[in-house]
Amino acid sequence: SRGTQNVIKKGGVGDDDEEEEEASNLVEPLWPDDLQHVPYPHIKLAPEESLRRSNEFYELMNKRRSVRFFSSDPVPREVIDNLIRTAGTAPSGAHTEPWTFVAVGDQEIKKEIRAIVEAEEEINYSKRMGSQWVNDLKGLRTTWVKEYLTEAAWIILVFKQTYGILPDGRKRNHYYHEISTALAGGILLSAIQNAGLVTLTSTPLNCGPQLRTLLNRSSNEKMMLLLPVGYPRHDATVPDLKRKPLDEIMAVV
Ligand code: IYR
Repeated sequence: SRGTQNVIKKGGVGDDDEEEEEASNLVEPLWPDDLQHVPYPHIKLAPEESLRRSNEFYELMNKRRSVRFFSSDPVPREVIDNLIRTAGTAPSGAHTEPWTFVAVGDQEIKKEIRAIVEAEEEINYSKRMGSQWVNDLKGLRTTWVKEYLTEAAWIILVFKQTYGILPDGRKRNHYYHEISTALAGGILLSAIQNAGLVTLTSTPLNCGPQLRTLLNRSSNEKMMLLLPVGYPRHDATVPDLKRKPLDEIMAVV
């Protein structure tokens, strides 16, 4: 029978198209009743300084592009650690931190990932997706061949944990796991850009279960993003796309 805690369904807002397993047993609260609250340290910036910084950060982020041509120049493990630490600062439902980041630097595993992704993408491009999809993507010049998966120094795979598993095997609800992990993904993209590296935000279709098995993840973990991370090839190109101007993405009330 379903416990009262399941009144809140699935991962939260925006998840209504997902069929996902839920924790159904009552488990201990996340925190002791007397969890301490401590002062929030804050240093107030002058408005001009806020303006300067907001502009500088926009300029940095506006240079971010999805790059599909990577060099094999190495990226130190410590950098990858910091990127993932930063992603892990994202807010999450009830601070459940419902994510796992798998950083793959091993060339053989990268080859296996590439084989899985290319086999599925070949089917996607040739039969699974319709002609509208293929036509919409033409300008990006993507194909099912994914050289970047073996060229980039690292591949980071972002998994959401649809529930937590306690040491005794019982399941704990992970509230809003979808949006929480998506937010962590956005922070990860920002951290990659800030570190002077490039990535490609990919969501390989139909590869999740195979990649989960390859990487020994458990069944509560669902792949959300696959990011090659590294340096661009010296002759890398990107499609000449423009971003919507502010007045098309913003309404002020
Ligand atoms: N996933 C495929 C196709 C693809 C789909 C979209 I939507 C894009 O913005 C880019 C590519 C691939 O990676 O080739």
